[in-house]
Amino acid sequence: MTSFAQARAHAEALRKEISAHDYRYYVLDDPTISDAEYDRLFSELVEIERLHPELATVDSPTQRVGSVPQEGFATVRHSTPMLSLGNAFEDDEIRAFDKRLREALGAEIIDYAAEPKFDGLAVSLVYEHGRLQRGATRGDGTTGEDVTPNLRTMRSVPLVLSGSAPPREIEVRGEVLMYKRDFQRLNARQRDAGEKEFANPRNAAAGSLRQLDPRITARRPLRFVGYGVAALENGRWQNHAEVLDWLTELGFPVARDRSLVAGVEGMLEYYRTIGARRERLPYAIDGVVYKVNRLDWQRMLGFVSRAPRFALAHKFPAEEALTEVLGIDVQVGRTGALTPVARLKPVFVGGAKVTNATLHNEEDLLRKDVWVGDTVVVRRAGDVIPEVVRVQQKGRRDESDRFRMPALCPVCRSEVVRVPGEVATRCTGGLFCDAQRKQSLLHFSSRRAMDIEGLGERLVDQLVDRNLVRTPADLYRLKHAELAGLERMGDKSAQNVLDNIQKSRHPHPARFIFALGIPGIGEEVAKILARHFRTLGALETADWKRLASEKEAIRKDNARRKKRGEAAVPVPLEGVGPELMNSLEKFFRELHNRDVIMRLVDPAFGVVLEARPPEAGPASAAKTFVLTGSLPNLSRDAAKAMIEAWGHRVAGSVSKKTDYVVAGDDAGAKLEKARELGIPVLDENDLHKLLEGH
Ligand code: D41
Repeated sequence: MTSFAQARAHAEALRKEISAHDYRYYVLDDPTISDAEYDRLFSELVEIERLHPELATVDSPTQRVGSVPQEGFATVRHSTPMLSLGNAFEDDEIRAFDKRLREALGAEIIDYAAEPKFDGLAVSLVYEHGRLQRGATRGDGTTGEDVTPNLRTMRSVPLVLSGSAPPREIEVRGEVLMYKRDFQRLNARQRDAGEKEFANPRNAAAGSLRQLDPRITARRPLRFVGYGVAALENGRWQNHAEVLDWLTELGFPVARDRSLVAGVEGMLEYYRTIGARRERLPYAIDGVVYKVNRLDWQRMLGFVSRAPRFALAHKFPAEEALTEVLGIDVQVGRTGALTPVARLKPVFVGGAKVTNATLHNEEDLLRKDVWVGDTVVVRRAGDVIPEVVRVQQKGRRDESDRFRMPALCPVCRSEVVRVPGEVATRCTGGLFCDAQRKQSLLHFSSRRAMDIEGLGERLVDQLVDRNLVRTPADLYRLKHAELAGLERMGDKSAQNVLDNIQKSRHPHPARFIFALGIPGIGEEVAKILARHFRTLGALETADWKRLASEKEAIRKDNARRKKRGEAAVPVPLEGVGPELMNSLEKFFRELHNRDVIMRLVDPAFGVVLEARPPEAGPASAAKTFVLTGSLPNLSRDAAKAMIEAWGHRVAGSVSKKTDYVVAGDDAGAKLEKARELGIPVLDENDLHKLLEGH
């Protein structure tokens, strides 16, 4: 009979030993014991904790089996946005990137940290006092899903940081992925169990990480690889390579195949070397990533919208394969565009089975001269839609194999038209056309628009086909009984969908405008519109012709001012060109669009858009900054881009409406004015802290 104290000491020792083996296996890639020996240690610990449940700490490796299933994932806001990566395919684009950076930095040659670009999912891991507190998916970069219980099951994710002095708080970012051989084993297991197989390691990783039951995730061979740290404190590290080394000290795996390279020649050589090894690497990659190694230079370069200027993904060319065209169908999109789509004899391209490929439009199809029965080259790159590149070998080519654009919409039988000057052929049915209805509903509910989870293709198909929903406004009038009567819809999932619809009732105005699906109006333009028009009514009744001529007048006036050496005045609706204004005018002129909007914002049923006082701006959290003097690291443009990337504004002069003045060396009159008006003055460090929220 062992005493409790002995048991505790033994459990403690086992935990340490198991963690050390995890480290050797995942971080050093150099295990020193067999799987069987590892399993024995593990069972021993499980047994002690079974006899003494009070010894089972939350950080024990035994807890990696997964906790209880969840109802859904909570959304989390990232403390600093998870940025995206600019990408390039051609050597010349890499040369241009390096040249641009050398010029901006005034540097002869730049050292880059080069890493493989893992084809996984980006996640963020937050540690406080050395313990894993929260893990989330990247999501749209600003908010992601809380998948902490799932990440805790992964042996390559440290539950407790190691190293001599772990930081009090750290947010590590990296990719979750599945090794190729683990993926094959998993698929074999799925096959044997009669379960669905995954198309490729990326899909397997994504599906496994987004399980509501962490016990399922625990049985999936996922790995984490770190690539960076959010909001690094200034000064402690000089370069990216050091940060990655530090991550390994803390217990995180990082890319073993990383390298420091000098200038363009170094980058291209790295790209070729990794490219040549690609097939033999144990993990799937879709390119390499270059990052300026010096952190002070990274800070100086700043951001362009959502991507850092200091990094670039160099992607491998899209993969191609040969297959036969079995038929050519026509699909109808959200804006009524008719797209010819080749139905293909199934073929594997870039790790995924492809059965359909787009032919873009009639003109493209005629140019490529694709007939049914031809053997064609299909191309697929990452997540983009596969496309037919060209005909490799003609088939028999009877007249019946030739494609003809139908004269009537295949879905609603309305007439189709070719708008002069446009390549697209369009159905004239508008929202009378079920295909357009479905697409516009899917767009409305999509993540970047109203973000209604659970309202996917299968459900939308049924809702439209059964005439339960005709426009987005109908979503807010759906009844539980109507939903619960559909295929694959129990009471509970019907309630979930209804709850998610309810949750979408207070959108940010920009999201709402984007969700309307006005042709040409993407997220960025929707933001500009939301900022300019304080109410939906003002947007709906805008006089676009007058706005366009006002804009033109201000432009001309600015040109005159420039000649005279005066400062330009801001142009309203900058970024909304004449074509978009046309599209807006057409959209809001349509009575049925106005009717849908009226029903959408019906206070009893629909969406509630907060009325905003003029000075609060579109997002009340959006602040106005004024820059003055020269900052130690950030150029003026970089500081401006960074502030705007966080959703704030930069103004040219100080007034009562200014929230903050950012002052560097040799700040002059603006700083004085700020002091006069009692406006808070920040230095560069304060600015980082303020934006990053601590
Ligand atoms: O391996 C990757 N997929 C990878 C992704 C990588 N090696 N480095 C990355 N670095 C960044 C920045 C420079 C923005 C911190 C990334 C990503 N981002 C990234 N992954 C998904 C979106 C962005």
